[in-house]
Amino acid sequence: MIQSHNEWDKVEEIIVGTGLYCYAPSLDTGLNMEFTNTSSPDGINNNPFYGNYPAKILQETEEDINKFVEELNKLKITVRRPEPPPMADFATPDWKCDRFFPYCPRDVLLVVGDRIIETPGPYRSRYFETISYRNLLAEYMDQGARWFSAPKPRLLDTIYDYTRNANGLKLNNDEPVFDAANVLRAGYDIFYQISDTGNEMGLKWLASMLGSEYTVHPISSDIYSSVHIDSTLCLLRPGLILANPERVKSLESLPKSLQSWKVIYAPDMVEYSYSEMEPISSKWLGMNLLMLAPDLAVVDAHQTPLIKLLEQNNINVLPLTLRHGRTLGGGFHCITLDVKRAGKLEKYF
Ligand code: DAV
Repeated sequence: MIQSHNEWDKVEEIIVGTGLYCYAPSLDTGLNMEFTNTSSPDGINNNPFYGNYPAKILQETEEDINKFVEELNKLKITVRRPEPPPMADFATPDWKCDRFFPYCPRDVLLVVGDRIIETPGPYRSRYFETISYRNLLAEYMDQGARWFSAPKPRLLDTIYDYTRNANGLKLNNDEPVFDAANVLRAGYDIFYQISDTGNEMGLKWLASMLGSEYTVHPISSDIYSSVHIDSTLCLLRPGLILANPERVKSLESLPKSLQSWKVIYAPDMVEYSYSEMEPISSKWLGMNLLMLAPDLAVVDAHQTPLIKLLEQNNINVLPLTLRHGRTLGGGFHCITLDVKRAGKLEKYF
């Protein structure tokens, strides 16, 4: 039975994505706008690449992921994997698109307690990505999980704003739209990043479906307006947050409840060479870590200053690599979905 209430309790079962089907879509208006049409201070891709990734990237990513899975197995964590996606273009009544790839289950599925929610993501190319998890979702439902799918967004051209709307965002507010990776869980309190991949209506929908038992707190786009939350804030254990020093400039900018926790700032990230292709994530992907227990983190092995900081805070580190993480847009938090963690639903604030 699936059950996961927060970002830190001991992991018992986890889905790990795959790099085998990586493909860069060319027809996705939202994705093109996010990654190609404005030069980004974060150093993310403004030099588009379309189509199949070089075989070397796929192979090396598979090697890195296999190593990670081996380590999870040694810890007696059950690992589940996505199925191959249909290798086909697709359409809705409104548009046609080519596909993305099931490397980051974190973006498309959200686990809150015994619920597993298919989120209404902003990118057309990812519209049917949960197909790779269909059999798993059915199995989890059989075991007692509550399986939901958010209202499918239409993702018309008008949802995207190249010039940025009044809130400074490239995503309008016509319908609920968000990626699951815009969300962090801490028991009854859920934190939701307002950004180009998560709008206000998405937050409202999530709050309405979770019900009055839960509080969904917005994280202001003043902190970070581009994509997901998980290279900006990590909830390491009750009372301890790792924050991105370039984005979290003052503690007052955090939601009130988080201000009561101790915040440690990540040191600058160690940059390392990646493939000749431009990355679609910033150097801060180095802090996209995965807590396997309140005292155990999986961290990019290049990030030695960060590893030291975590160790000083009594967190042991399993250092591993994803050589093409920045190119493919996902670190260890992105490429996983912790469906089962020990521990129960608690109030931390
Ligand atoms: O900093 O480029 C990466 C987030 C991936 N989930 C960044 C955001």
